[in-house]
Amino acid sequence: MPFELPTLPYADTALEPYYSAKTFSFHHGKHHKAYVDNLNKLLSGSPFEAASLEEIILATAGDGTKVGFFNNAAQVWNHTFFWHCMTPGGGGRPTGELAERIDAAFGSYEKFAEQFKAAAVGRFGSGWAWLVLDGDALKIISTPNAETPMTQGKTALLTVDVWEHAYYLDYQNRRPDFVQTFLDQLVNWEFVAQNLAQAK
Ligand code: MN3
Repeated sequence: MPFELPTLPYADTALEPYYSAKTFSFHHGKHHKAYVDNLNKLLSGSPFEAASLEEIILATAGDGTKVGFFNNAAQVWNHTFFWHCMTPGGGGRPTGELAERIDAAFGSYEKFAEQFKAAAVGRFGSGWAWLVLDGDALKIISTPNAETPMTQGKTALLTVDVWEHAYYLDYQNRRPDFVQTFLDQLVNWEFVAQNLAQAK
């Protein structure tokens, strides 16, 4: 079965003014869709026709002869995950056990936010910043291009897309402003807490 472009988990206007419908029309409607379409073209007649997205990602990671499969499959996964990392009325501090885990790992929410922002802003070129579970430890990492934490055996809890296409229409060259707004107004902490609970 070919993969399909998943629908957004909210209306394309739901995150305005922080993330616009115009950005979604390109980022979801064109970029994410292109990764799905490209992957489906590659899959047709390939050994991965019946594989899940995760199986394709793990089977092709680091294989120089399967870069197209990896890049498109990982970008389909990363974008689907990223949409769920945002929610209307989101952002600010997490609560409950997640807040305690973040305090324990980073010292405070402020220190977490500082490190997450540094990872996102400091990623040269295109990529992603992540909060991950690595063994038993919460860590902040960034990955280039389509790279995704599962290939390093880490569980993704939260991500922000820092490819220019993710923010240029709303924030132009101001990546730090986008990342700060993501933290203050958009993060779906309920989704992050679910990811942590399921990883246990
Ligand atoms: Mn993107």
